[in-house]
Amino acid sequence: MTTNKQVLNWIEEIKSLVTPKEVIWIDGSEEQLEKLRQECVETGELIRLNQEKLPGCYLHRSAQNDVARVEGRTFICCRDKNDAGPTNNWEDPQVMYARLKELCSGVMKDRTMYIIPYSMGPIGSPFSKIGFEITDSKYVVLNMAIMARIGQKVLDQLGDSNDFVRGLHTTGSVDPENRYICHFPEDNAIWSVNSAYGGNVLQGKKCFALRIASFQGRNEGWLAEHMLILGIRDPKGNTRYIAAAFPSACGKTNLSMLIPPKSFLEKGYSVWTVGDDIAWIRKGEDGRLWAVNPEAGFFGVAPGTSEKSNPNALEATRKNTIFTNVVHDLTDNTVWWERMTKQPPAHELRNWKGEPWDGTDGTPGAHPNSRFTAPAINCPSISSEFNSPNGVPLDAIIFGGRRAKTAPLVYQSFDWNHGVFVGSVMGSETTAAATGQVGVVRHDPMAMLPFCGYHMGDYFAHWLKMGEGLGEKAPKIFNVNWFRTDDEGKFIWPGFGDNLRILLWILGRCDGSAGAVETALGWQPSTSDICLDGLDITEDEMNTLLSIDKDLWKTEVEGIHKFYEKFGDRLPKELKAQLAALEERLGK
Ligand code: OXD
Ligand code: MN
Repeated sequence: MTTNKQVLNWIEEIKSLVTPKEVIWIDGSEEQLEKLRQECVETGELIRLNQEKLPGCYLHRSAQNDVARVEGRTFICCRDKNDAGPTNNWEDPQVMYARLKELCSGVMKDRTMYIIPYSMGPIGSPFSKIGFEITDSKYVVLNMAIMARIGQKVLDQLGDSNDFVRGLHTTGSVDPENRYICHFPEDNAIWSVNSAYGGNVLQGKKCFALRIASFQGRNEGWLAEHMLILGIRDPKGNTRYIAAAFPSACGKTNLSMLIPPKSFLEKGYSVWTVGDDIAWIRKGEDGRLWAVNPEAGFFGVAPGTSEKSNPNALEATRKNTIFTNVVHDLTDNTVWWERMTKQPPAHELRNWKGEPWDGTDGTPGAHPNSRFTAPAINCPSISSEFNSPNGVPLDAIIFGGRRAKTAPLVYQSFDWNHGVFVGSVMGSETTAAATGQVGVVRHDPMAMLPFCGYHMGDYFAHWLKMGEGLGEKAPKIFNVNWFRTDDEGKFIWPGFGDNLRILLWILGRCDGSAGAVETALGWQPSTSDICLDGLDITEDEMNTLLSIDKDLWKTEVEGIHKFYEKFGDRLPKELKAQLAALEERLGK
């Protein structure tokens, strides 16, 4: 399939390590993929679902100890420990290679080794990058075929170039004690061992498109970010684009597929999805920042996705989709998950572990981090620019987290550097997307804490640098929090489609048409600056949503000081100055 010597030499090296029973190149043809699906159905790795209701759809159950990203076992292996920084696990590359080689030695002797050539980004786009994933998992091949552009056309694009990521994955024995997700940014290499969970092993996603790509972006002058990209078309037919970073399972997929409230639809607004998880951002020839979604599919959290919360995502999963760890409805041979409907269907059901389940014993039927892997082109709101090689120009960048009290509904940073500060101090409550405690607040700068492939202090410096020379063309930077709660712990802001009201204020700030008042945090709307037509929310509730509790913020600032201390002298002085200025504005 290729005569590229560097590719072939590397594959020989891996082959002699893992000693596979057989080697198969993935050419990307439907015929080959269909054969693999068939084999998976035969072994039970996939369950073929009702082909009338869910054509091309399958259910997969992972090992029960392998259901989320494992941040504690994810490593950045660069030569100098200081370059990985205080927020990453580090190991010396030689030590890690030796350990991994031992784990991988002969690991495929009874298995087939698949070679997947893939492109992150539209093939041939100046944004795009090529990788290979060698894997012994058909499930990985079939997921990668949805999540990335794969096959012969990628090899043709690569030609004889040496510019590709070398990835090895083995499901191994799924031993959690010997599970490793390792990145070697200086070698363009990724090794995932003893896992088969998407975020750990669909290497194009977090491993390449964020950890390795963030490192490449720093060296080459671009950004790889944990961001959705959406376009908002106004009634005059102009579309403007926003990228937004939220930590995992905080609603990026929902926001990217937002359906406007009725009154806005009637006025002629529409929202278009470019991406739901990752954005690669470069400076264009026109001096603006342009963004591409490097992925080709959605690896979305299933629970909570419903006709009400996200009909576009639900529709995207109605064909050619792989469901992982959701409820199997045996009566219909379809799938279900929590909050898809109020009650589970009164059918014969199996929970994510495959056990009989009827929803009455208090346990969830679907795993809280159960997923759908759906082709982006299935999504009714997919943007006409989704495949555009030049991406889309950004008017605004949004940072946001899940905060019960501290962060107001929305505020605008004073300028780019202040915006970088706002992103760098983001905090959010943890979710089920990674193993560990759920619901504790942690600092998660730019939602990149688990995904930045180098020292985060240097990452902040790179963000500051990206803003240089943009002038008036710089996207404006905002912070949002949809998750503020009242004294009873209930969300005050309705969220979902109504988030458009906030996005329109944001775009209004970008073109100078929306009003704002200056506060200690930045520019904030008054209630009257946000269009609340048709929304059942009181003035008092709006005031609570927009309020800043200075005492809470003073405690927040103490936490930021502690967090910043970690970065030592790699923390850019601009950010220290921003923190001092915030303290000043909050009053001593
Ligand atoms: C994801 C994640 O899967 O962020 O997108 O965990
Ligand atoms: Mn994500």
